[in-house]
Amino acid sequence: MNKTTLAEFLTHAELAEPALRGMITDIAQACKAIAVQVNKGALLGTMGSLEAQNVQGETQKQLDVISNDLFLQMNQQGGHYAGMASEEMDEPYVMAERYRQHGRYLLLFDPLDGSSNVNLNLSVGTIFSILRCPHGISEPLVMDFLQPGSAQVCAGYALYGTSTMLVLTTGQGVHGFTLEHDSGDFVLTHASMQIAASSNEFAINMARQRWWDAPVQRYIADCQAGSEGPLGKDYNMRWVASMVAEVHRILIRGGVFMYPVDAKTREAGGRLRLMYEANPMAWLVEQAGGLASDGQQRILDITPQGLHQRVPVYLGSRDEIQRMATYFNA
Ligand code: FBP
Repeated sequence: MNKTTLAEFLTHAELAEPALRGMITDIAQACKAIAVQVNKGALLGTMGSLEAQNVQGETQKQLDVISNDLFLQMNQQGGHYAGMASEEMDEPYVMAERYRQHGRYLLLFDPLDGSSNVNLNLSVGTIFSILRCPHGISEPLVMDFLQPGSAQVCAGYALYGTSTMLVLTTGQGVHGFTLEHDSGDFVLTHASMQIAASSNEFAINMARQRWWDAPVQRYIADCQAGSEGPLGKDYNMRWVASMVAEVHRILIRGGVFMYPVDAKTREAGGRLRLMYEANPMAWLVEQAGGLASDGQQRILDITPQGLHQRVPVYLGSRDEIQRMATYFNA
């Protein structure tokens, strides 16, 4: 097989920002280091939870913190970033002067998405998003990070599953790379990923059904009615409880992923976080021909109000997301 490594791909790619070469290379290294920690599982005795809670009020897993520290350390050394923000930290990370003085970008990330699965040996991942740092800012404040998803210069995730993969976009389509353990290289295995416009597979946490709003109730009921119902086709369901794994499945074989706001999450605004979950995934999905909405508008057009803001998420195959919009507008 004629293989293209990530390094070769980045050398030949037309990147809007030349610095992306170094930033993506550092992110790949950090994800490889996290993959080692995750793959070793119970061997390292790091499968448990900590007493501590993160800003979301979630009990932190040991691996949440280990992954967070690895991602911070390994990405600050390149000197590309003026600031970083993570799901595991209340405030933006204050970087040492020597690392941020020439930083022109901001890195946002979820170091270990789906971490409730980590001690179950199910797929987990790392999600990342890169923004430009506003001009002249060397000590970015929260407000400097609050840019719409449409301002991202790079977005992606690493998936620690049956194989370790890195999937990313810089605005030139979505490309997937598989880690070749012998060489330590990420090799291009999924070039120009495209999401099928039509699909019959949905992913939603059905256990929350009683708290859903009417449009979601109706859409899921119509999917369940199958070929005898108004949609005239049978639907299948999946739920991995790991957004990275759900989005990866959709990039491979289509479908929709939904995490609606419901009666239990209305006050919080939803379950998933805009800045380092919804925005990067929305850009990947759109770059692969799908759609991503919060039920009312395109996720990438949302003006962020907070670093850890939560939003409803509906993303995936174009025809299904457009159909869902008609339920919301009915
Ligand atoms: P974190 O693991 O990063 O907190 O992410 C949230 C998440 O695990 C998503 O990956 C997943 O889609 C969802 O929560 C699962 O929710 P639930 O626990 O309701 O199944």
